[in-house]
Amino acid sequence: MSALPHDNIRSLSVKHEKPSKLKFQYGTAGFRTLGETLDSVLFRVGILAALRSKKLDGKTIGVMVTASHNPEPDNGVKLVDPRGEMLESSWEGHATLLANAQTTDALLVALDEFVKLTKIDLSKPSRVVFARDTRPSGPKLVESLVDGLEALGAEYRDAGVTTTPVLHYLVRAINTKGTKEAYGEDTEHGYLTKLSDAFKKLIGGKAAPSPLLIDCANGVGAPIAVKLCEYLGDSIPIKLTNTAIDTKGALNNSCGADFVKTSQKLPPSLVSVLQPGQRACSLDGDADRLIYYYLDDRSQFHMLDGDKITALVASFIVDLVKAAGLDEQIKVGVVQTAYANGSSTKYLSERLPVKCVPTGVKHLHHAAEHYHVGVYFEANGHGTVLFSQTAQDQITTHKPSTPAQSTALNHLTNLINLINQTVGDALSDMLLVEVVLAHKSYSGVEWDSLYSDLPNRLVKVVVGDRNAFTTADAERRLVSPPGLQGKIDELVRRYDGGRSFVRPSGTEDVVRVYAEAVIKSQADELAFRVAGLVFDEAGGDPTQRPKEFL
Ligand code: NG1
Ligand code: ZN
Repeated sequence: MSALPHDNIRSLSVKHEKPSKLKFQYGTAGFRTLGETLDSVLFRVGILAALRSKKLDGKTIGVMVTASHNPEPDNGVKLVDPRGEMLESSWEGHATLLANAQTTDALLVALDEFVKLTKIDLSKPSRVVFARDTRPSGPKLVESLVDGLEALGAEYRDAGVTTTPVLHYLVRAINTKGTKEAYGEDTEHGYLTKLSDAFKKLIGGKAAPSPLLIDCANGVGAPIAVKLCEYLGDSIPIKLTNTAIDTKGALNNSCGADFVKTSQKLPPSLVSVLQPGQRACSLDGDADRLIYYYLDDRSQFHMLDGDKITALVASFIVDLVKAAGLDEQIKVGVVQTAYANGSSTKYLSERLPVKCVPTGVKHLHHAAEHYHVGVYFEANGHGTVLFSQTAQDQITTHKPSTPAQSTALNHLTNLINLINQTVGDALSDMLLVEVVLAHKSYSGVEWDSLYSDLPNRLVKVVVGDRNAFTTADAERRLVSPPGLQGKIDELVRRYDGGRSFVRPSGTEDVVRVYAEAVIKSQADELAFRVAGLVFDEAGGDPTQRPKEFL
């Protein structure tokens, strides 16, 4: 055990003083707020990442600088643990504490206490790999991060401008290099090769897919998708749009997965571009979310969200496992959140085990690890498929007794390579969807008809204190404020197929209200009525009550 290099930390920390009035919180998506306020946070995250690496015996930790689907002035930062998964939750509180130490002196005291409390052996090496998205505030924030890493003398690698899922891939690839769990070459080239090779094998022999239009949200998905297209060659015709990463204010602006999911319509820039029947999809600003859609022959918009992706992919995998003769050994399960459309939950539950967990990828990811093969997607399009070691071993060692079994086993092996198992990955998920559509000879129409979404509405309510709202039962019921859930139940009963729940957002200072019903106008009405209850209960200024809250 050596001591923290106080002088070094001090001399660098004074260049990154904390803004006095701000309070930062490491939430479900790391720290996320206005980019120009994050300098001190990035510096301290650099220190924290170095300490996390020391704690884990010098394993490489990832740091991603992004604010995903948020508007361009926002930025954020999150840590990635050694297997490419989200930071262990017990460290989220430590991150918040360190970020809020008011002065350099207070930071040093907090760091000393933290090192003692978590028993970090400071003599261990520390290694960090970081990347950023295309936001203009990114380069400066990365400089602050590097100061934090240097304050602790960490070894670091700059992975440049790349997507969140590529960074997660790199972390896993670096930490598993040379082991029997080696994940791939630890470069962007390694990532692109792994995905494109697996895709070509899976699509081989199938009719060439019709052209796919990808909305890159004017974000970092654009340059990576350009490269991916080169690797894919002519295996799939792709047209990229919203690739303007240098246009100020364009990022996530009226485009991208969050825009499509939230507004339930086409990005305006695609209106005159997308042909009826053509498949299109939108990535979000760091390319970890994916939403598909198409226009029918009457030019009506149809959205194929995370729930529809789950339905498509889970049944494909179940069929393959069966065809491989492994249905006794490998059980496939699904994880969703309360935001999953009620129709999707019904459709899936009739076929597979389905678990509902609280919002936030870490919850879904951990629950999915409990299945042999766990398929998880948030309705907003973030998700992936996890193949457990048991399932992977079964797939590699199973001796096929027919050519059909052998083909199915090959497909499963290639799927394991195609799917980014560290985190939701829009580009990997897109290739996965394309594989399933090609194998099933589905267009968007057949895919969409697996089940019909219940009309739904998501509403934000600004309240005095969102922490006054606590939930139970995977966020489907409110515990506090007391009595409010009863009033919601009372309302919901009056709507055919009604369902509604309320929870505080983990990424914005709002409370979210979700409602669904058999008829769209009823879903809207229910959402606004519940929003009204929430607003009245949470002590907002009555003169500010939005008119639409009925
Ligand atoms: P919050 O703000 O806690 O609702 C949002 C998404 C989550 C998740 C996180 C992280 C919805 C309703 N919520 O969380 O699903 O993706 O952001 O980015 O989509
Ligand atoms: Zn994202």
